[in-house]
Amino acid sequence: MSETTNSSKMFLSGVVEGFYGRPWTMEQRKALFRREQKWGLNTYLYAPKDDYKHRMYWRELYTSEEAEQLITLISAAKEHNVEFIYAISPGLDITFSNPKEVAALKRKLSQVCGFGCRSFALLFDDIETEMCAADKEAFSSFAHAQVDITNQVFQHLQDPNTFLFCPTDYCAAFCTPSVRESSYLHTVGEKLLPGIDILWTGPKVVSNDISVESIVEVSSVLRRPPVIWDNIHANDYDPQRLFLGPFKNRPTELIPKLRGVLTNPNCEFEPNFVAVHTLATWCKSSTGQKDVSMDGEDQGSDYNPQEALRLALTDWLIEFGMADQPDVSRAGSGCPKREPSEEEPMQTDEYVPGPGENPLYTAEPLTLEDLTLLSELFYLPYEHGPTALSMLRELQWLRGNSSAAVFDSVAPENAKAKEWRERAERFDDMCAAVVQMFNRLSNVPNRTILYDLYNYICDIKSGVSLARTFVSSLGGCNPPHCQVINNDPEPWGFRGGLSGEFQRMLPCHGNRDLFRTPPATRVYTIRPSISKDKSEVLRLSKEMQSETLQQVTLIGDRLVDGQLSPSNHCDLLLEDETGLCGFAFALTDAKTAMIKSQYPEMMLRDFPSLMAIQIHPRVPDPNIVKQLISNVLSSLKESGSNGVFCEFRSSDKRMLNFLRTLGLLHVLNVEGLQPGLVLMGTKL
Ligand code: GDL
Repeated sequence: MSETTNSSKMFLSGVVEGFYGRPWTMEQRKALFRREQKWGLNTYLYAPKDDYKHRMYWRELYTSEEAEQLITLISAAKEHNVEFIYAISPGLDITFSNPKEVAALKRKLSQVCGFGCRSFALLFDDIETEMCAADKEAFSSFAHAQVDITNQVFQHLQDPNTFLFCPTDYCAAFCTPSVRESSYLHTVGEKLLPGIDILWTGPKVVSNDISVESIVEVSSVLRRPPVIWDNIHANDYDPQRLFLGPFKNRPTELIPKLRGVLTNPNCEFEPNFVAVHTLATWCKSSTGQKDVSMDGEDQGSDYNPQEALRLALTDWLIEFGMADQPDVSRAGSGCPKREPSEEEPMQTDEYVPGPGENPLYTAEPLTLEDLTLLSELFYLPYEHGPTALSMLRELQWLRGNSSAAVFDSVAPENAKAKEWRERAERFDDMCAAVVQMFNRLSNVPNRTILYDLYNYICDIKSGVSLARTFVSSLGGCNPPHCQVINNDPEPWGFRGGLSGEFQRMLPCHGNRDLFRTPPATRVYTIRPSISKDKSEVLRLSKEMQSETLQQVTLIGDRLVDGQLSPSNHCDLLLEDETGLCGFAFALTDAKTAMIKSQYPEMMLRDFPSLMAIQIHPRVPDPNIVKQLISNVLSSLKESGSNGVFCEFRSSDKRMLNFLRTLGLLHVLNVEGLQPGLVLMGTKL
């Protein structure tokens, strides 16, 4: 591995403007450079997807006006010690084998070189992987085509400061069959010249976490440490989401294993204060020696996401107080008073309300608590902030226990009714805090930040207000429950528009809530078992049996050790990065496997099928296990079964408890079972 080539270079840290949609303005980019310098970040990758000349019309040279703007931008970056990397994305329509295309690419990059730029990137993300006929003839694979052109361009640029390549398979989820066995990545790793660095987004496009092991693995295939293109704060895929949570779930032990980290943040420029500030804190933190837990408590390193967030919000609060537009003359405290100028005569006849008249509108200044709340309502792609989560939990509880609210009016001293009332009041307070935060935000002197946030804060205020009215109606306050959902709503009664309607019609994806379906902490595969898997299945089963220390013979054991073959599509395995971690095997007709009548006829009429399940304790994610079991259940149902049972040794407390929490199976009360045996099951 040529790690040595990179180890002497500076760690790239900063921002990639790499999202879809409206690119930032030149002024915003310059503001970014100022912030980067202030916070110790050193890189900016120019890659706005919907800038014409970056992607769609990549061959076109810049006009003299455009050139002038880019020259100014590149020199602004230099002034602030930020390395400006110019990226181009020719992958939509380039013919790799045509020398004219290579020449067009070289010509374009030479032009940008003439603007003072010394670092470049070639991006092949989000493109069609099928090559045209001419390219198929010239190259043995897509990877060979990309590598060939990238190496040529790199050499043409003669020793650029930095040169980045974004592969088409830029995350583990895109690699077939896996990172280790991806022929695409192997070709890139072997053939790309060692001076070229490679971008990587982690296990997924938007990675919840990035582990050290995953980076060690991909580095060995790429033969160099990657530069992380981090989409943790990107929001271009959902117009209702914004990410104001801290940079998180990337252990600082990654730093020495990476060539750099560039964050591709929210499309709106101003709200990225948190994303960029917390990344800077992360980059500055020292790497600890102890283990890093992935729940955000980075023990052993001096990076703590909550603390990094607090630092960012404290600095951001100051920016909110800075008036940035001429009409903000009556701003609250923290707003610097501007001197009256000649063009703008001072207002002398300021209105002062008389006795008995309306007082002037005032709003208290924004607080750090408001900003913390804002961040927690718009936290991270796979996680709501603590306050948001507790609001959802409370609403769920209040809705689920609304009978207590009704009771409240008749027997107010009833304990349950009292609890309901108190929790309803607390929920109301939390909603009130959101509305108050909205009011204070709408009054901030810095209108630019406010306008970038406006749609989002309006949306959350309306959502929260609806929930508040709903809870107060449950509690018997007016209006009554049924009137909350009005029969003739205004257009805002149809929230989410057409896209919302499509989503609500979908069976599963449409109802995917972070609250109910928190993301898996690992990447899993569910697949049918093949004969080669037998020994691993047996090993897992034996290991789990020794855990239960009880010798009761189960029919299911014969499904596991291969004496019995599972029915069609009823033999699924669960794997994580380290291998087999669970299985679910089933027989449509359990009777065919019974030596004597082990179970009562009555029970078998209701539950004719048998399932054997085992899950390793290292799997903490209930949802993936639900998916595994549900797949087998639906195969059984398809084959005509009306019910299934599973046998467990009663000492197997762990599995019994785990399955009980999933809610898919319940304990069956069957008389005359052999001692030490517990049955769980479900109707289909
Ligand atoms: C992507 C795109 C990026 C986009 C992001 C989030 C990469 C390398 N490319 O796949 O332009 O902003 O997803 O939608 O991440």
